[in-house]
Amino acid sequence: MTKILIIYTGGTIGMVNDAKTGTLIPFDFQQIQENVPELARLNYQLSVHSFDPILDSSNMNPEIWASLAKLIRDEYDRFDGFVILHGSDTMSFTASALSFMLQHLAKPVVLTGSQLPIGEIRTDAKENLITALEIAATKKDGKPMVPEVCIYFDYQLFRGNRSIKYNSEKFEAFSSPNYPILAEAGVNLTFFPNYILPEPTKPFQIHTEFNANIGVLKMYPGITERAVKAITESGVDAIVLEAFGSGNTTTAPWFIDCLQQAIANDKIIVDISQCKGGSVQLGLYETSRKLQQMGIVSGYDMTFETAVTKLMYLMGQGLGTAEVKQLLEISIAGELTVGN
Ligand code: ASN
Repeated sequence: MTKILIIYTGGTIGMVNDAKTGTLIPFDFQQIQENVPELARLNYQLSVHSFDPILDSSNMNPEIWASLAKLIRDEYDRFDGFVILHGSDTMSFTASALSFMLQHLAKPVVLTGSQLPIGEIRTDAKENLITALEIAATKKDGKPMVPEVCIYFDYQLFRGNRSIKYNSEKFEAFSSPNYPILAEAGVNLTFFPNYILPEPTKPFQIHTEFNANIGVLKMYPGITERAVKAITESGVDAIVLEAFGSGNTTTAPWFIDCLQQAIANDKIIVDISQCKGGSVQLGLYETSRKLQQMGIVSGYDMTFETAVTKLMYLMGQGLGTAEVKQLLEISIAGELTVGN
């Protein structure tokens, strides 16, 4: 019988209303099980691992990502697939981080959650949970259909490191602007194999070291030298530059000087776009040519979530600056497309 491990980290899916404060707080897995009696009718052997404490995903961090990766490694041979119940707020960050940590993954790791708690009558949690389990259990020719880290939410399956949470109210909370969905749930569960990562050829291993000492510099017209220096001179090891359009910034000499100084101080700067769709193309405009010339790295069509976690992951591996820069610009887990 197919064996699936459900890993419960928290999130709205398992929350209940605190009578005293009126706010939603994380609650135990048992009530999830009680609210979804259908789980007992599934033809899989389900096991549950509950995190302690269970969290609102705003409290996720690299240490907890590492615990998740270690748990999957420890249980890897005993299960056919993994379903992680996770708050939606930072689900795309965790999915991106795991896509780098779980190297040569040959089994499905499906993250899901919900916008309304499972105990609410109009909840989206039941469908998300049941279909996520089905996806994790689906095989083709005896092999897992989706051997990668993905997010299932509101009838769509996304590659984890291509997904973003783009809506805080709709059940359709996630999207993947730069990569097609991997599967769609309607009357049938339809997979799109051409977009799913191939089965790995090397043995599964994990990497759990992260360096979170990074900063984010988001461009806006009128940004001051003081605001820029608060990041470039802050002692971070690397910077995600959220630029305009296809990777453009102001060409004001003071701004270029700030970036040049940061590069001279061996900081890595990766340029991604504030636009949700499309790719960075350094050198397309005069306003990004200087960035390219000074050694700023193109993040191509990476999401913010992926740029942040990929930087933390690469910098945690003890690599030199040149190697980190080189790996930033190539796809290591299907997270970017070069030259689109
Ligand atoms: N605040 C919740 C969380 O991320 C939101 C959710 O799960 N829908 O844990």
